[in-house]
This record gives sequence, C-alpha cells and structure tokens, in this order.
Amino acid sequence: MDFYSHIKNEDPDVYAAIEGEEKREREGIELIPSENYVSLAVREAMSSVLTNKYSEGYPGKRYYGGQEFTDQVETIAIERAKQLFGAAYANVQPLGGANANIAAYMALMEPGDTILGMDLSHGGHLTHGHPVTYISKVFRFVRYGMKNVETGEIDYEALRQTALTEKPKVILAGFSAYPRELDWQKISDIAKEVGAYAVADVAHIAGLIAGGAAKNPFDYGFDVLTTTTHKTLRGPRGGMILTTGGGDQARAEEIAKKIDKAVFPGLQGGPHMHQIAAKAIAFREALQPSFKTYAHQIVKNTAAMAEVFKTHNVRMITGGTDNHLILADVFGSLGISGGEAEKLLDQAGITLNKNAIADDTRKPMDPSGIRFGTPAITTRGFNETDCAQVAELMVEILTKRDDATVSNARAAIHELAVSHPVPETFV
Ligand code: DSN
Repeated sequence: MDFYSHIKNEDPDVYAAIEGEEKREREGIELIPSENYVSLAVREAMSSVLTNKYSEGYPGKRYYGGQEFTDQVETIAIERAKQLFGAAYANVQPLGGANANIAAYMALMEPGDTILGMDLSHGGHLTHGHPVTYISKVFRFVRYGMKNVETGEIDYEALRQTALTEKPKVILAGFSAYPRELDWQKISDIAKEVGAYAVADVAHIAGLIAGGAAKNPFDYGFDVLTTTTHKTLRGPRGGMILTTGGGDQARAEEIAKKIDKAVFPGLQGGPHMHQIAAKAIAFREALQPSFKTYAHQIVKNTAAMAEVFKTHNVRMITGGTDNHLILADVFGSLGISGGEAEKLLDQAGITLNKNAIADDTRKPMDPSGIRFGTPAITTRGFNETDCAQVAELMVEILTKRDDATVSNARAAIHELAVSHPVPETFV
C-alpha cells in the first residue's frame, strides 16, 4: 500500500511537497550531520492513533483517563532509554533538543543563576545561551572554548578558572559543531570541585555513544545528559533527558524529580505519545548489535572524508575529526564562502550547511565554513571508499566551480545515491 495513499487522494498540494522531498532524499546525498533516515517502523509510529491522545503527567500519574496504552508505550520508551545510556532515570517527553536543554536548566537552576557552557562560535549550540534566545535572558551564561583551534584542544585550565570565579550552578558540555571528543572526566572533576551539576548535551553524538563509538559522559560522573532522539540516534525528531546523579542514587532521584516537574508542567503540556512510541522503536533498533557496526562505520566514513580534505590542504577546524562531522574553512582555504559553497554543492545534489568557524569574521548568513558529516549516508550503506569519492567530488566542485564540473558531479552523486537505497528496516 502507498504510505501516503490518503494524502494523495485528499490533498494533492501537500502530497506534491512530500513526494518532492522523498525524491530529493532518495536521489541526492544528505551530509547535514544532524540528519538521518528513520525506519518505516518509526514512521508508522509517528502516524499512529497515539497522536489522538492527551496524557499530561507520567505513567501511572496522569491528569486524564484512558491511559492504559499510553502508559505502556511511555514505560517501554523509558526503560529502553535507560538501558541504552546506562541511566537511572529517563524523561522521554521533551518535544525536541531545545526543550530538553531548557527543562534541564529549569530543573537545576533558579532564574539568574550562572551556567558555564562552550563558546557558541567554538561549536556550542543556540540553546547554550545565544543572546537571541529567550533562555539567555533567564540564566547567566559564561563561556569556555578551544585553546587551539587547529587541534581542537579545549582550554580546560581556563574552564576551571572561570568555574572557580563564576561559581556556576551547571557546567554544560556538548556541541553541535565540534568534531572532537571532549575530556568528560576533566569537566566532571571541575564540576565536582566547584559544586556544579555536570550536564552533557550529547544531541549530536547520542547514536555514537549508544553504539559504543564515542565515550559516554555517564562513565565519567556526569549528572545529566540531554539529547535529541533523531540525528545519529536515528529516531523520530524529539528530545529526552537522562540522569544518573553522577552515580549517586539519592542524587539521581532528586534530580529526576526536578526534571519531571520541569518538563511537565514547567515547560510543556501533553506529551506527544506518537512521538514517544517512535522513540521506543528507535531505541530498540539502537539496542541491536547492528547499531554498533553502524555507529563505528559513521566514524570511519567521516575520517575517510577528512583524509581527502587534508590531502587537498583544505583547513579543517580542529585539524580533522573524531566523530561524525567535519567543519571545513572553505573561505580560508579555497576562497569560497560557506554560503556559496552550500549553494554550489546543492546544485550537484549534495546537501550540507554553511557554518561559522571558530571566531569567524564573516556574517552567520554567509560564514567561512561548511559543516558536513556521514550519519545519513552511512545509514544508506556508504563505506569509506564511497565517502572518499564524495569528498573528492566536493573538493573538485569547490575548486573548479564551473558548470561542467557541477554537472558531471551531479551525475556521479545521483549514481551513488540510487545505488544505495534508503533501508526500510534496521532489525
Ligand atoms: N539544528 C541542529 C543541528 O543541525 O545541529 C541542532 O539543533
């Protein structure tokens, strides 16, 4: 049966847009490192009858009747989330990563309290206190960053000194554009020294952690993890918050209670139960041995792309990558802005995003860099050779920039894409 048969019959306008996106995803190559392809099971859950139900509260403690099945779904999601990340408690209701972060701040701080997070231009995220966000008016954000942009080394001593001076309630570690592993132990130790909660926003690398291809901050005494459930974790769009209380059960319980209150009724209304069912399904997929292979392959594939960029002397922020993403200074190396590079690559069927590089002097709408990664193409079965070929095509397009090069690359990208169909299932 056509997955969209009813939309097709009832609403041709929306159907046309969905069909267009299907074709774009199928025939192009998706390198935005926060995107992925979910299974058909996840998509079915997202379109299930659970979208009809209001379920304010938590399993066994709801404000509305008729919760027999929603309780089952949310409990399954919670238990699988805990198992995946070694957490004592999980809240699977955040509607997205931004909500998860805001709820974690609300749970652990009072308005006006200080939070120490990664410099936004060094890889931090908007919700880590960018001045354009409302949350930056509620809490006081102070910053740490890289000591050496060429290696990615974080200035842990400056981080410690800032923590000692500013006395933050929360030290936040995590990023959306940083290609290296953080030293979770050092950050956790500093948090303990100054009496702050250690919170990791692992939205980008959650799938790598779940698959054993990146370190789990919980193994280094972190109190709380926030994450999205899409990106490398390959679930539906959504968020969640996990806690171990740094390994202390009483502390974990206390934090978990505060988190639950912060998510509902503090920040959100009724949870989106269809999304929670889809999360549960994705968590089960991520618990399969094949997900470990997938997570490790992402890292290998990204390294293969970095090798090509290195060979062509394209500067990469931090000098390369340990994870699923690369941040390349195309303006500095090739004389093309991030915005122009994004457009040109798009013409060849390669989707990625322009991105500011550390301490960028160009404007955010047309910065110096591009950010790209391999979670989505790895889902399609690309290996290191395929990824190196994509990287070669990218460098060629960005260097030559003529119509013939773009057109030849487009044909090669189309061929690569259609020979790697998007899988329907992962179990
Ligand atoms: N927009 C996401 C990303 O691309 O990293 C983060 O919210």
